[in-house]
Amino acid sequence: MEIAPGACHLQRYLSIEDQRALVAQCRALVDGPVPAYVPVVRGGGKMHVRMLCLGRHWNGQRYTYEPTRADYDNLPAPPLPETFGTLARAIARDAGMPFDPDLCILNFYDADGRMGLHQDKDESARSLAAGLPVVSVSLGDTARFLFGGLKRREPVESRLLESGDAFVFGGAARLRFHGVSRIIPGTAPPELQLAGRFNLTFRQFDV
Ligand SMILES: O=C(O)CCC(=O)C(=O)O
Repeated sequence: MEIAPGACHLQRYLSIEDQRALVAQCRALVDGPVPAYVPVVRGGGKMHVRMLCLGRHWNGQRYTYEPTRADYDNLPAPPLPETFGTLARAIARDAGMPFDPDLCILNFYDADGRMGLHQDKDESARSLAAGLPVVSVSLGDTARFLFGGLKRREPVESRLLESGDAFVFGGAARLRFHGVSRIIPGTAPPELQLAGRFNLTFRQFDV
């Protein structure tokens, strides 16, 4: 389960019933009153996911967290659902890490979805220094997840994140580069009736 100091891959963490319930919540959120959108990041590049931030909004132009979506439609970020927070706390506990998340970035990847290698470092300096983890939950199609080192040029390991898997990186692994090189279409459990992949990454902005 621990694949490197501070990094745990919890395979098949969620039952299929739990996955179905989460997928239903994710669907309602991304098509809800504050819908998911395709962020345009600093420099003008469009991301290859549909994103919805819960609890706090990540502004892809400024690389900061804000209460409202100033880089898109000025709507307030919807709250983090209590059930989501409970799940993320349980995963972190099982990985042996303290965690009280207040935000989640919910991404939807279609068959062409991907995310370049990056570090998650827009949380507060105190949160990063404490090594409070990023907790990730995967639902739907399998993703080829890239997990690198603390510098971009370091070697990158590739792992398959399948539906129901959790992945946690905190402590010494908190600032490791990571990304998604591809989605493997048609691999979602049929019970989910989902073409594509939802990924939820939970973070705690401050200590
Ligand atoms: O989709 C994933 O598994 C990774 C998502 C990610 O890297 C992020 O939200 O920062």
